[in-house]
Amino acid sequence: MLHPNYYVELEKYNKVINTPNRKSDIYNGIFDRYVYPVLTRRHIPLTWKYDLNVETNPYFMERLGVNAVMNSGAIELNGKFYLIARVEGADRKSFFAVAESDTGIDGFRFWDYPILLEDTCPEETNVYDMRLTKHEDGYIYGVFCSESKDKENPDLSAAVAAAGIVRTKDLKKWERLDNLKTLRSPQQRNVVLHPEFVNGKYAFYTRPMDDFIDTGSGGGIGFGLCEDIEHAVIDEEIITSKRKYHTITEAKNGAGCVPIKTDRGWIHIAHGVRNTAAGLRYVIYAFATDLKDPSKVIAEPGGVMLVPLGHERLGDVSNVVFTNGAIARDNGDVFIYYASSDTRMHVATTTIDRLVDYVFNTPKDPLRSVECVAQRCDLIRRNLEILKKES
Ligand code: BGC
Ligand code: BMA
Repeated sequence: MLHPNYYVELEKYNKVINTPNRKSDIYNGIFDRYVYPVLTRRHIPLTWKYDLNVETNPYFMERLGVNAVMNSGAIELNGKFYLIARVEGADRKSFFAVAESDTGIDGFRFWDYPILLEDTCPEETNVYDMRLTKHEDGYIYGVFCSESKDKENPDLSAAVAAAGIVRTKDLKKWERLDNLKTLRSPQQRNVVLHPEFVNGKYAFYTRPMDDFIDTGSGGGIGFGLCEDIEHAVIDEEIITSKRKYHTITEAKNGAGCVPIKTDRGWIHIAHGVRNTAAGLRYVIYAFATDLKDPSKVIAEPGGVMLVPLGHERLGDVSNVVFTNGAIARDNGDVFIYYASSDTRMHVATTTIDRLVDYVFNTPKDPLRSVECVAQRCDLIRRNLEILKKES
């Protein structure tokens, strides 16, 4: 016999999973937002939280609570949509779990068990933010942040971030490889594996940083090559998308989803961070790099692409949107998965054609107010002429 509250909670869970999603009426022509998040802590199966044995859990109490579901890698396999979510337990430790959907916008359901990684790093305390790359070598790679206590620093909060690497063919069996070593950067977060070989080598987007939180001298999103993916070592990192003063990337920026290949170039959807009196503000921006040299930025629309709006602005780490997964389908549809405020996952949908138009035809940031106003006045002048002709 099960506790009566089990049935009450199960009904709520089923309602969340079975609620169809729909587009919101917020318009920008670039992408569509959706009314409901696609994954939240309410999507967590009851079996992950409660002990269903009425003798050992007479009050039907959560024994292992889940705090949030956020920053998810994404991949399409055999026509299904998969998110490899960052699930954060009540104990603040994150782990990865696969959620599957037929539509990509709703009905995401976690598999029975989260992913139990091979325990190869005794120092590792926390793992998060996996990017999934379908590589041309035939494997699916997951690159994530592996965080450990900085033993050399007496500060209790001092930590070290490195890039962990796993690979799989089916999202079920995962093989853990050596963590990425970057010879010139002491710390790494937001590392993404490029889907194709570059000059016959594995290519990574990195994020060189001097410190756990501060990028310090790290000038932006890095790019480096390595020979051996099983023992990945990168020597030189060159900077692709740069941090810039008084822009959305001033404090830091980092690669987001795996770059999307288009006729015009690789499209990158990344995050930019600025510091404010209310803490760090994370937003999403895009840029394109050269098809032959994916480190070379060839288009850089000014400003943000996606910001936290309305209820997205509130959560455990408020005023944050973060993406580490997108799915570009063969038919040209693109699903961008993003988390809001380190609390829940959303989807925004667009197409390759729209993304290309956005990235290549949005004016650049002129970097100074006076030039920004001139840029806008020019647009207004042309528009007023059009409206005059129309009337
Ligand atoms: C948290 C991450 C965060 C990072 C830097 C980690 O301990 O788990 O969510 O991005 O610190 O602030
Ligand atoms: C980090 C990221 C994310 C997180 C963000 C905001 O630097 O790696 O894990 O979403 O900060 O807290």
